[in-house]
Amino acid sequence: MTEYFPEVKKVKYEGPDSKNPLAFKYFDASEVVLGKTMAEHLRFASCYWHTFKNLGQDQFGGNTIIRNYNDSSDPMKVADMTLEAAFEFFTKIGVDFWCFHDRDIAPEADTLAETNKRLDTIVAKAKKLQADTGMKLLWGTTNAFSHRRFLAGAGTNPSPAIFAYAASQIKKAMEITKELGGEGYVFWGGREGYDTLLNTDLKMELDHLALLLQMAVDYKKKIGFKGQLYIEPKPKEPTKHQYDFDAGNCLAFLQKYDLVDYFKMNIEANHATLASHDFCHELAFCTANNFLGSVDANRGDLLLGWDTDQFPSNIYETTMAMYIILKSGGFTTGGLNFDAHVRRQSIDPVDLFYAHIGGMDVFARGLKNAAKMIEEKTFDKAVADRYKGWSEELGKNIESKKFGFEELEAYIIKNGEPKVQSGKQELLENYLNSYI
Ligand code: XLS
Ligand code: NI
Ligand code: NI
Repeated sequence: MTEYFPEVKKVKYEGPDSKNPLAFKYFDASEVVLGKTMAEHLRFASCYWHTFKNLGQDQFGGNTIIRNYNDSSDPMKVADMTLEAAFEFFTKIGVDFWCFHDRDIAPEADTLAETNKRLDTIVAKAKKLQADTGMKLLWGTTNAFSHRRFLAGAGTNPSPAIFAYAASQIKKAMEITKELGGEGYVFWGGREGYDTLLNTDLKMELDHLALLLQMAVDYKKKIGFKGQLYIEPKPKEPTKHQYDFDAGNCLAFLQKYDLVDYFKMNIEANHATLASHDFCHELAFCTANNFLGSVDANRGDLLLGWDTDQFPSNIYETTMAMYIILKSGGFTTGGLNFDAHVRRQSIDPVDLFYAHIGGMDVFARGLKNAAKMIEEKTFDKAVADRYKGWSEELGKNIESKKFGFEELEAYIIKNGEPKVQSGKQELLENYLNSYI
């Protein structure tokens, strides 16, 4: 088989003192942290669309990146070579999982039937490559937002025929995800939103989006697909108002349409910041509601303000993220998917390796920092102390509903002005710094 990245051998762990840019300094797959290996905790996935299909284009210019696996005028030959290159990359970088959209792995043909045939060819090859390499599929998804037909959305499209097209694509994408043993399936509402109310029936669009998800739940049951379904919130881009704005919005939507038992969240760092939240706020909101599923591990740039999908590099953020994830029990079906691409100027194949090494190392550091924070219970103690009144008499009487308004008023009249306490934020930030 052709070697697509001959300049890189398998990336190994060499420890923090290594100066080798093609080695891990912190990610040691087999190192045990809190009873599990790093690989088991972090469940890294490489994403197909950004890693292999993104060629550096932006709103102002075309591709800047040239890859040897694109070197053919036959789109199926390109698909074939890209898949081989991808599995070579996965094996060399040492991620255990990958993620893809249907259209990333096989190009559309003139008809849906032909397109599905192309998918079957590529999926058969992917299945073999998975068996040969031990790679697993974290999740699959469909791209129902790039093609012209989806200009006004998929499930929320004003045309029922386009709704039907989207449904057909999801059907097939769920089938191939099952075929590849996918542990999950993601719904990111690519163009499920609107740009102007002047042409939009908002209530109808929400009802239809729910209907599409209901159909997916039914079909999942029908084919016996066991993977977890996820919704990936994003507040805007491409539409001005995306319906899956943030985790809170998704929770309300799922509750309203009786879908809450079937979905968990796939939280993307950069989408959280676009919604004016911290990445960690979104994670914490999900774990508080028991519906964190998986993570699209990337970062944005607050000054640019769009979905820049950069590789994670902020140790504070990965430390806090891993702290929240570990405290909720860690990933089960989900993992850390690098939904991130190298910059337009990072045109060398080796840049893909540097990007993943950086992302994996910064999460490995985050994991180790978080494990120490958990073991030493520094923040647990501070939080428990702050809320300790709730395990004393008054708190218990409120929580058990023994006290209502009248008893509470009587309590205050008897006991007078309550004491206030310091939030100690600066001290706690100093403690956090000591773990970094
Ligand atoms: C785009 C999304 C997308 C999803 C998968 O902003 O992050 O890449 O993760 O459709
Ligand atoms: Ni994403
Ligand atoms: Ni994104």
